[in-house]
Amino acid sequence: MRVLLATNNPGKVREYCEILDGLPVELVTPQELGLAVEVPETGETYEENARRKASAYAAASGLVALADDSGLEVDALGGEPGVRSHRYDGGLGSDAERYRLLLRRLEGVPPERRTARFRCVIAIATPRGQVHICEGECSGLILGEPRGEGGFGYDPVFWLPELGRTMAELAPEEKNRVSHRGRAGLKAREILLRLLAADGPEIA
Ligand code: ITT
Repeated sequence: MRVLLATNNPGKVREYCEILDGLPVELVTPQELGLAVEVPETGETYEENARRKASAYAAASGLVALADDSGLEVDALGGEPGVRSHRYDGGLGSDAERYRLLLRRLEGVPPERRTARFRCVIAIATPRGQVHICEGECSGLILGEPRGEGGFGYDPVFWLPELGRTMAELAPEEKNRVSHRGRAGLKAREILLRLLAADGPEIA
């Protein structure tokens, strides 16, 4: 079975290739299929946006499509940037510009009040219109300065107290073991295995 990774974010593609490694599926990207699908991410929740992305890509490709909508929720900012994490600075800037904006908004907030969590909701859609949902989260603190070169997005400012490192200082397999996406991905593996076992011919 071919599974379309319904994302234009290369960081997510890299992580899913590892998270879904070993499953009897062939992962393909929209780029590899020459597929350009515009999905307005206007939903109020991660789930709504993940459903929209997965369903649109499954319909356009005729393949099972896996999408995630994810974000960073910072308690001292009332849960912002949250579902708008990618568009936090208007959506045109770089990852570094977005986390710098976040750091500016947190200036003066003491370490004990810099609690935050990453959340990831995965939607897996079949071309026939079934959608399966799972999610994962990962808690940490927002540092005052970026550290590390790995990962993507807000990883350099997301501190994991138990590991004593930022998400960007972890090796890819370490990030996938503890991250919101890695945790949701374990459940996504089960969903894909169930789809393969139960609906093989339907979704092939
Ligand atoms: P697609 O919609 O094409 O998948 P996107 O980057 O726009 O790509 P989202 O709408 O889900 O994806 O936005 C999620 C944003 O949240 C992402 O751009 C990062 O800024 C942030 N984010 C999500 N997961 C992250 C992670 O593992 N590490 C750091 N930042 C992350």
